[in-house]
Parts: sequence; structure tokens; C-alpha cells
Amino acid sequence: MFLSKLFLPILKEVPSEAKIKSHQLMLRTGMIKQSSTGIYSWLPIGFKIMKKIEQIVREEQNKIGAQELLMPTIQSAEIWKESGRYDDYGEEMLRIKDRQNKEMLYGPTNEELITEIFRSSIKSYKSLPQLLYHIQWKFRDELRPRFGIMRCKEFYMKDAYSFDLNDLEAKKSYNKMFFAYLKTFKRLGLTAIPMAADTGPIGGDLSHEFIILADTGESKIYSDKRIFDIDISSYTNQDNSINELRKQYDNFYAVTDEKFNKESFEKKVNKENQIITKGIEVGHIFYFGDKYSKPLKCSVDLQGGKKVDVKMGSYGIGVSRLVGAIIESKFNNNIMKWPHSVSPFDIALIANIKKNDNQTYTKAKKIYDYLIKNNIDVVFDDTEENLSSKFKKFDLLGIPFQIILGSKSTEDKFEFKEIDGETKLLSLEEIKNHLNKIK
Ligand code: 5CA
Repeated sequence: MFLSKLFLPILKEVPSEAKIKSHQLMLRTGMIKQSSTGIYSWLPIGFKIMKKIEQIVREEQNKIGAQELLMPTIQSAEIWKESGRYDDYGEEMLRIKDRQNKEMLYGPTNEELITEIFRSSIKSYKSLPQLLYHIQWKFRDELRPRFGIMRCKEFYMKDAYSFDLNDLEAKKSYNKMFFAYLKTFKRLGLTAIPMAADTGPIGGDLSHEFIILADTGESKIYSDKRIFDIDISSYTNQDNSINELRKQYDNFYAVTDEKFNKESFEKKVNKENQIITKGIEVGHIFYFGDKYSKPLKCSVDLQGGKKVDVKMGSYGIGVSRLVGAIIESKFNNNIMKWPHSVSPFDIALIANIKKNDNQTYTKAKKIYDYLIKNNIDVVFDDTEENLSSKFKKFDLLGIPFQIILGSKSTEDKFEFKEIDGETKLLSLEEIKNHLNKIK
């Protein structure tokens, strides 16, 4: 991609309405544009990053055997009346009527709809367990939307639902998701810690919020700092291995505000290991047994013909919120550095191009062609802006690697810079190998 052709409405000033760094950066670099309170358009760079996050989330769901489907954003009020949540959900739910005066709503979550799909298709215990998920827009008419896409009205969520025969099997599904979440956040360059949490309007008695530490987070957390050192890399998605991993996490105190108990915190955690801080909730998982299957009559036949209500859990990841959460954790000293896995480009090519300077342009274009030919997604700054403003701009765009065609480059070696690190002189082949290694 040529920078001169890229739709990149960069703002010179930090917008005054943006209070936290992710919101400021997303507006400044033209990743999003507010269309009305709490509702945003995703512009090309922001959209590309979100899609990469979505793909990583999808791959990790598929790895534990979850199957993707797609439910609509608009739902009928009837199933919500059946579950009893139509009235309970309150003003956060956006209610609408179609031309036949039928009550509809814009889905804030999908427990009812997935249960309805399941009950009309699955009749026998033999078809269990099932893990289904979709990645879809949600709408919640938040009382105080704030911090840009972090707490907004329309947001993009991965929500998964598990269906099992009994509590024991259901806990296995819960643990599988627990594992998939840790892997997902790790691939996104984040350390997200599962913290025991309240279940709120979703219900149930077992729940974890996955939290990344950030001063601007809305969740208050109390934890043992040793939980941050758990290394998940040697675990597999086999039940035994996941059980072991769960035990590791359960060893340490880690809870959100609502679950906090001063006495047990102080008893279980030495003073020097105590962390009391704030964090961003990037995912939330719930086990609620038959809370929805019972009122919605979602049961399966057992061997002797007896019917049993299925045991369910639900599992959310804030895909759009993650874009902001990654910025909050990676934007430091006015430099953004996207994890390579979600960066809008693999590398930036920055050349000092002046008017009528065909030589530099031709040299840069050759490098550009080489990278494209080798499947490296490069953005070439082909504008005539001066180098120092180019560098400032790229500090915000956060592409982790740069090739700089400046005075130090030779005929076949170029300045290769990690955005917050050192510069080396490398050949194009060496650059290609380096990028392929970390892909
Ligand atoms: N049905 C369950 C799990 S599928 C559920 O809806 N859980 S939730 O309410 O906790 O939402 C899941 C995730 O969506 C949260 O962890 C958070 O990352 C994201 N999220 C929730 N509300 C918002 C919002 N208003 N703006 C942006 N992201 C949000």
C-alpha cells in the first residue's frame, strides 16, 4: 500500500473529548470516527486491526472444537419473555417494533437465541457436548458510554455457548474456554489474568473476568502478583492438562471488586505479593447450569427416555474493546507498537523523497516490489513530507518495523529499525527472514 493512497485521516491535535490514550490515538490516527454518542464507524486502519484480532480469536475457538455460526443482530422479544429477561434487562436493551407492531430488540447478548436454536435441533444426549460461537455486533444502551470504543453502545463481541449433559461435563467445557482465552490473549501480546467475578445480568454462580492491568481500566482488582508468572506454554487442550492449569490459577488469590473479601485476601496473600490496582475486562466467562434451559424448555432425551435440561455456559470476548486495550498496554512515551500479530502492516518503508528526486523513489519502489512479491504487507510512505514528520507519524501508527532509506543505507543494505529499539543494517533477504521468523 502506498501511503499517499491510504485513507488515513490523521488529526494534528489531540481531540479534547478523548480522556484516555487509546481513545486519543484511535481518533488521531483515523482508526475510528464517532457517528453518534457511543456509536463509531471503523475506518480502514482500525478495521484492519480489529479483523486481525477477530481472526486470532476465531482460530483459538476452533482449536478447542467450538463451531462458528452467525446469529442476527435483531432478535424477537418473545424468547426473552420466555426466559424472563425481557423486563429484567431494563433500559440497556434497545427495543424496537417492526411494521406489524411486533416487538423486536437489538441483541445485547445471545443466551436466549442460541438456546432456541439448540432446543429446536438437538434432541438426544448423544449429540452432546456442543460448543457454538459467533462474532457479531451487539448493542447496549449504556448509561455512560465513555473512553471511545472501550465502553460504547455498539460493539463487536465473540460470544460462545456450551451445552452439556451434567455439571461435570459442563465444567470441562468451561475449562476449555478458560484455556482458549489464555492462549488468545497471549497471541495478542497481552497478559490477561482470570479473576473470579460476579455474574450480573447473565446469571450463574461461576464466573471469571479476564483482565489486563491498566490505570484507565474500569475494574478494580485484588490479586497475588505471582499469578502473572504462570507460564501457559507447556499446556495442551487435553482435559488433564487444562485441569492442571486451572489448579495453577486457583492457587492464587485474584478477584474483582465485587468478590473482594479483605480478610481472606490478607490471609492468603503476603503483603509483598499483594496487588490492588485497576484493569480492563477483555473477556468474561460464565457457568449458569439450567438458568436458560429450564424456562426455555431446552432438554435432551436420556437413554431410558427421561428428559434432562442441558447445562449451559456462555463466554464473551470484547473484540472491538481489545483494539483499545492493546493500545492502553502498548502505547508508551508517545510511541505505539502493535504486536506483530495484529499490526495494520508488517513493515513501514520510509524514504526521504524530495520533489524531482527520482532516484530515491525508484530505489524505494524496488524495495517495495520485493517485499510485496514476498508476501510482506508493507506501507510505503511515498509522500514528500520531511523525514522528521514522517517519523512522528509512524510513532503513532505503531507498525513495529521500519525500513528507512536514509543516509546510512548502502547499495544493498538498509536501515532496519524496530520502532522502539535499535537500528541494524540488513539486506532485503535478511529483513524478509527476520519478519518470517516472527510471523
Ligand atoms: N453473554 C455473556 C458472555 S457471551 C456476555 O455478554 N458477557 S459480557 O457482558 O461480560 O460481555 C463480554 C465482553 O464484551 C466483555 O468482557 C467486554 O470485553 C465486552 N463488552 C461488554 N460491554 C461492552 C461495551 N459497552 N463496550 C465495549 N465492549 C463491551
